[in-house]
Amino acid sequence: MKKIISIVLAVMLVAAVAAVSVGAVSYNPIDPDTGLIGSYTVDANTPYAEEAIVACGGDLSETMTLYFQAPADWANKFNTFAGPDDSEPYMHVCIYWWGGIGKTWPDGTGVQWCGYQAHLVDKESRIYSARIPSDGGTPTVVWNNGVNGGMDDTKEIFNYARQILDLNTEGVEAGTTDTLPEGSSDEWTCDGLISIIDYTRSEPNSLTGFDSYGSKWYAYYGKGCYGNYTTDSPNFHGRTASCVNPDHNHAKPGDVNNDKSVDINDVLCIQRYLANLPQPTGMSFDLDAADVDEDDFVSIMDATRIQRFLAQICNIDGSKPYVEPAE
Ligand SMILES: [Ca+2]
Ligand SMILES: [Ca+2]
Repeated sequence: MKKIISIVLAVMLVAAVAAVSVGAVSYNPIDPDTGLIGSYTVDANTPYAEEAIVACGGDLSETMTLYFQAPADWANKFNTFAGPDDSEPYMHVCIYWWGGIGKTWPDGTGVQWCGYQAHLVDKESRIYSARIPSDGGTPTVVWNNGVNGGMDDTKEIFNYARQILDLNTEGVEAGTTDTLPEGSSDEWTCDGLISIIDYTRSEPNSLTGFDSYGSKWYAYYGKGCYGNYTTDSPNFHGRTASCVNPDHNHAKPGDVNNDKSVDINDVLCIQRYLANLPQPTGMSFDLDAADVDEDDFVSIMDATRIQRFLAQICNIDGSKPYVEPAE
């Protein structure tokens, strides 16, 4: 049943992308704030990266998915508005590239700064995703906050444009300063990786004088979690255990009631949750921490995992042999 739902959703998604892309081709590249032709500040009509690729004749099967964590101070009145489903206003982030599919629209217009919209995938951690062509023609991209500040420093908007330094997505070497996470198999793809700003690396933007920062690749695990090891690495120990996102204070796996200890009370909390019973007074219930085996469902298997861990049969991530956890 689950698989059928996935297929239906996939078909709906493709249909939605196709429907939107027809209208998106003729978006207006003139920025209403700066009046500049050939550049614009993000608004609801700005195409998403996937729409641009499809509209320009590209194939979504030849793309890689990149993630980016936008700093909180990138948000401002120019890029914060409700999403397509009239959700709460949030910061809209864009990705720009000037080579390969999407660099030129079917009407001959070159890609305009600030590029294309990215999808907000985790609001709490301000994580965005976008697909970019993986056909070898798009070696570098630039994440930005969707604000075209223009060149006139007397205009208010001038002060709000932010971007990172050019981001290399091809020929990235594992373990060098360009840093692919350990476990990455192929230096020619950054599929599934996230860029986290590295504030130790900056250069002033030649047009505005504002600092642009470098970034570092990490593996993205979903739900705001990222870390130094891909899920294929033997050093990956599950989404929450391997997460290094400082903005993300998950309870540790198995600590369902978030009291800093994994014990029989955590098993009890899962059992009560599954039986639709209220949690014992004063006990919280952390849904993420309760999904110990990280299959996106809280089930009796998660309670069993904790019991096996407490019996020292396996580690909390299911691996063997059991190793006494470090405090
Ligand atoms: Ca606990
Ligand atoms: Ca589970």
